[in-house]
Amino acid sequence: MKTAICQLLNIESPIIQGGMAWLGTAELASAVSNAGGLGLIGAGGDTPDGVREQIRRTKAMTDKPFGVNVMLMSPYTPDVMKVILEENVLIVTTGAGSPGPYIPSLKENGAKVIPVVASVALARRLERMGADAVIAEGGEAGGHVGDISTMPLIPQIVDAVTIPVIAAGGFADGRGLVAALALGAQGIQMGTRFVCSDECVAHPDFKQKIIEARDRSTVITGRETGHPVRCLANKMTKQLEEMAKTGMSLEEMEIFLGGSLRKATMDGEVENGSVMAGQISGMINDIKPCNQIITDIITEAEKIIANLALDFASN
Ligand code: TUI
Repeated sequence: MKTAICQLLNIESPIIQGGMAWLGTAELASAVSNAGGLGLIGAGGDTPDGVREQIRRTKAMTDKPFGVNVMLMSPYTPDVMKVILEENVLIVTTGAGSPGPYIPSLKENGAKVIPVVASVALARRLERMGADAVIAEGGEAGGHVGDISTMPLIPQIVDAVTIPVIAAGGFADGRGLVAALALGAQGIQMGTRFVCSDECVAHPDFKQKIIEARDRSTVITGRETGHPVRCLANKMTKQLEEMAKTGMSLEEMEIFLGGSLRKATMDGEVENGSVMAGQISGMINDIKPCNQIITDIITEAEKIIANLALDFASN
């Protein structure tokens, strides 16, 4: 299955791995890229030296294209961008902000720039500023989210820009890929599905929490901080809800949250840490290698497309 995104990024299948803090390591990025998708190193809140190490390790583990996702709220962002230029990373995705000021230097260096957006306005603005494609992420996604759902967001962004659109938020199987293509997207990005892979370095209890999740297991916390985050409900999200009700200060809340994603992903503290995951968690019931995740999705999608064509041809 080839789309405009495969040509743009020189990849086999139109499947991109979300660039997740702590979990988008060289292991996961190289596994997804070796399987024909696009693997991403998640810079998250990592230091410039830490990001450089992940880039070098990924280069050693794959000859295929890969990228780096920059979380723009990180104080290290300017220096992480310098590392990306020095290491000649050729694909850069961004999240949690507007990458506008960084686009010219990245493009001069030959990189493709693909921002994650959650609104039509930002998609339009970034197309004008030179973005090569956008990832349109609906509020079903895990982690920091916007407030529009994937179903209405994708076609509105597709209609608003001429660059390719990649759909994100709620995708984990072939049915979702076909739906994204039907809405006019050229591919999908998945985070939660790739957390439950053999190659993802997440603590086993973090993966297990996703496998046990049902449709209504996620909640959004932190609306009052201006940074809404979707996580699996646990002791920590309950405490956060209480704090929001009793009017705890933002400073106190930030201290409470400090290191919470690391605690969950790395130490397996799935009750007292932040288990960021999307609404599709309820559909993820196994841990398998990245190449099988991708093959299964492409096989299922091609079968659905063939059957749809047959069904409607026969009527
Ligand atoms: O960035 C993500 N997902 C993330 S980042 C993250 S780290 C974090 N941890 C705690 C609190 C906040 C962040 C965890 N998950 N996804 C991409 C994404 N970007 N989703 C939504 C956006 C977005 C939202 C608003 C992008 C731009 C934007 O507006 C910026 C502007 O200037 O208009």
